[in-house]
Amino acid sequence: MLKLWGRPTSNRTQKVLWTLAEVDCEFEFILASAMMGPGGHIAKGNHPFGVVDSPEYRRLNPNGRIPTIDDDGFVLWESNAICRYLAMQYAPERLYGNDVRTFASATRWQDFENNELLPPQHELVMELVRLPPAQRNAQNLDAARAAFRKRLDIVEAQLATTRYMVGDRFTLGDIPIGIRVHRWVLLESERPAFPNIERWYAEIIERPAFQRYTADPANHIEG
Ligand SMILES: N[C@@H](CCC(=O)N[C@@H](CS)C(=O)NCC(=O)O)C(=O)O
Repeated sequence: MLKLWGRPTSNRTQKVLWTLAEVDCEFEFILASAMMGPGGHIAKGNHPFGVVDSPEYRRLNPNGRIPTIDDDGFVLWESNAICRYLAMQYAPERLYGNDVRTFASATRWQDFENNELLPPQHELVMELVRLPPAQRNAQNLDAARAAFRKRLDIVEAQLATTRYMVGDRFTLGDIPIGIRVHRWVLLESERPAFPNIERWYAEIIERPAFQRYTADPANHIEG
């Protein structure tokens, strides 16, 4: 059975969990992290799940980061690479219409999410949830909020022209953007209007695969 090392509160682990649900693949989940444990973030004095610093884990993933998978001896790390593998191996039709150009367009949105949306949202999570209040910084929060919204303008413009991130079908490209938007909705009660993102978000959160591991707010705003 496929093994996944990670933690449900990790947004990168979440990409893999959602993809596993989409491709309907059973797996063994091994909790692993140097940053968080059952009680929350180590910045608040909690014990981490561990595992990631062990020699055994470092042999699988020399970065000591999560997520990592082992699929019948095939080991892979980097969350978006894992999602691409799962899509190609288990559900090419479902996750990109088995079409190279659709695949390329979807992976473009994976890279956009990783390079543009993730860094400011990481700051938002730290400033709003994970750092102890005494360590929070209002300027950092404002800068992260502005940077994140600026990148959302690009998502909004795309969704003004297509139903999903790539054309009129759900693809691999909707998963990481969906996780960013879900976290943002949970984190920020006051949000500027993004009508097309709202329409798309309302649709994707109805997916059973999203509901299975990703919907639960505890996986996004606790810690
Ligand atoms: N580019 C890597 C980054 C991996 C990464 O930084 N993962 C975070 C969790 S989202 C991590 O390992 N944090 C430290 C920990 O929890 O031990 C990927 O996308 O997989």
